[in-house]
Amino acid sequence: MYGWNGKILRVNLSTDKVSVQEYNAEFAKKFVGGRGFAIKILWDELKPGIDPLSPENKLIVSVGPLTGLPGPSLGKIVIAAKSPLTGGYGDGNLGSMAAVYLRKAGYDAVVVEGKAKKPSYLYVEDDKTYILSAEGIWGLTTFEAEEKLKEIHGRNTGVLVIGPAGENLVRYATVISQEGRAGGRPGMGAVMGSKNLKAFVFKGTKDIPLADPQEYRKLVDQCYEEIKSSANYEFWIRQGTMATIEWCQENAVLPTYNFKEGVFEYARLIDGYSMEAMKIKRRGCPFCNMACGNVVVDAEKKEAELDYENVAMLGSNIGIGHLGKVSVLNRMADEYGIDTISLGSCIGFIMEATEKKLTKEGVEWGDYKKVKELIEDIAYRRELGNFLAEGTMRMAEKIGGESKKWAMQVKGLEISAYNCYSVPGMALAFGTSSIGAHHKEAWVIAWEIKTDRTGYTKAKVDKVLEFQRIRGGMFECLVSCRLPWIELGFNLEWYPKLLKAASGVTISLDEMYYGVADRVYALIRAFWVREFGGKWDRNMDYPPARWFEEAPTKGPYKGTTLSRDGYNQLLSQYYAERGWDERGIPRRSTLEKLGLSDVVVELEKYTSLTQ
Ligand code: PTT
Ligand code: SF4
Repeated sequence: MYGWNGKILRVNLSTDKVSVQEYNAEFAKKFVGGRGFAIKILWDELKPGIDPLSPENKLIVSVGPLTGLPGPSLGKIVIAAKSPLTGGYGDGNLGSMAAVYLRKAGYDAVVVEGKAKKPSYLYVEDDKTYILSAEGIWGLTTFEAEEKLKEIHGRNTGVLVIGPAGENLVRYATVISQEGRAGGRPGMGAVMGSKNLKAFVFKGTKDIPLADPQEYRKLVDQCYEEIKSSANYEFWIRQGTMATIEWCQENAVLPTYNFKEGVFEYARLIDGYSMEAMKIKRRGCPFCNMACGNVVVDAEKKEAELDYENVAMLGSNIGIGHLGKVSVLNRMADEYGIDTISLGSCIGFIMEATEKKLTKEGVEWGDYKKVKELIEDIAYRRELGNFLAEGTMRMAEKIGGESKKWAMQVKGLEISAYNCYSVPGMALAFGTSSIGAHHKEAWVIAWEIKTDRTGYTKAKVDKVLEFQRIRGGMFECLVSCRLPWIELGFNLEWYPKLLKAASGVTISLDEMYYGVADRVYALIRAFWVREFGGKWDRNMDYPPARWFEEAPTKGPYKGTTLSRDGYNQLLSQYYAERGWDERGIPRRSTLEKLGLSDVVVELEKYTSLTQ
């Protein structure tokens, strides 16, 4: 089979058993790779109701049919499991040589279950797999551990690693690679930690055969050329995602003081232009010719890699208007392996609780010194840090009262850095994102602000669906970076062409969207419903009450809030378009149409399905 290795590596850390599972072309075409493979395996194999931090959870890393091949931004890998933060499906996506070497070792995915008796790491070198002792590596930061593993196994390896936060089961611990690529926001790092698994190290030397090598090379040259000749290329290379700070401030959607405001008085001090003044180099993912990792020297004279989300959540959202200091916090999060979005949200939440005098021990807005201590305490689950390590949903449950209204999360996952009190389409995107409130699937906000900012129109529902199909569906299953398309207008038609030349298989864009992507979304939703059973209802798809009840006091949209009726209407339209019922559960007919009849039988054990 061209395009896919057709092999999944299976590792049981409790029994040390390693095996290889083969799969067929039908599975490959139906689920493509990445997120598609991950949810199919989790749905089929995970016992509902298990503790995500128990040995029974399964951790999956998976790539796609184009991974490992030279080509525009194809060096990404998905990491997925049942999430300890949300209790539902969780995944993340990071750029790493681990993606390339996994594919070159001859596998498309690794499924890890059980729990190692002692701290361990997995080393895969072509056909050989070893579960090795992590003695001397456990306890190290992600940067130190990756360096040590490369000293042991050589520079031509790809490493995915956790830091102290993953080891100590911080619910939003993430996985890091190459000192600045991060993935797995909903606690994928904690799942690794719960298995005593410090790292994956992949080394692969096999060629990836191509169905039509000449055509593939020709297409790739044209793709790189199209990217480089984009009008926005030069600016992108200068600022990357950091330009979003300027844009969010201008449009009053920059999360500020725990999402109370949409503009920050010191935005200019943390924006893309300030970053340019500190920048020393660029880093990127494998095979990318638009590398966007902005490496700066931070306030402690160390290197840190900056992205928009990190700076907004550890800057404006917690009241810190100094980019050198924000960079230190960002680097600490990477070293400890903590998701910056959830981290900034948890810190913002405790700062607001302090302001409202709801906690004995608190932190004031912008208190950089205290925040530094707190991040370390979160990673090691010490004192107040132990409380923050649980995430805002659980923190609000403990604090009680009205605090749930300003715990800025959906389904337990903290909202990424867009304040949506006056952009209902983006609020819907957060509400319906399949892992909790993440912008990765439907970043409709730019289109929405340009067209009709505050309206509740069907066009917004359609845009959310369109983007979810492209971003959450196609890109997450192909496992390719979406930024060439978003930022530089790279034509989506290239992907079926590349796929055909690489694999000989034709999957049209329509089939990707209405077949693969819709199937994957329905299956992810079925996973959530099975986990939550009778507790599942449409409230799970609602953003926090703050956006409906409490208007910002500054900026051009001060005094504006979302309308509950309007949001409800958007949500009902969204469900109808997806073929889901009013509770947000896929209808029997929808599942059958998507080739998921087996899901009907299983799901009916947990809830009644609507025809
Ligand atoms: C992603 C999320 C993002 S999305 C950012 S910045 W962004 C934050 N980055 C973090 C970080 O850094 N360190 C850290 N400790 N925590 C972090 N949490 C946040 O995690 C990243 C790029 C970016 S930069 C984005 S938008 C795009 N994301 C893609 C995606 O999700 N899928 C895809 N097919 N292509 C994408 N391309 C872009 O990749 P999560 P990366 Mg990340 C330091 O995974 O869990 O979804 O969290 O992958 O290699 O770091 O590239 O303004
Ligand atoms: Fe990685 Fe940025 Fe290139 Fe995407 S655009 S592949 S995130 S370096």
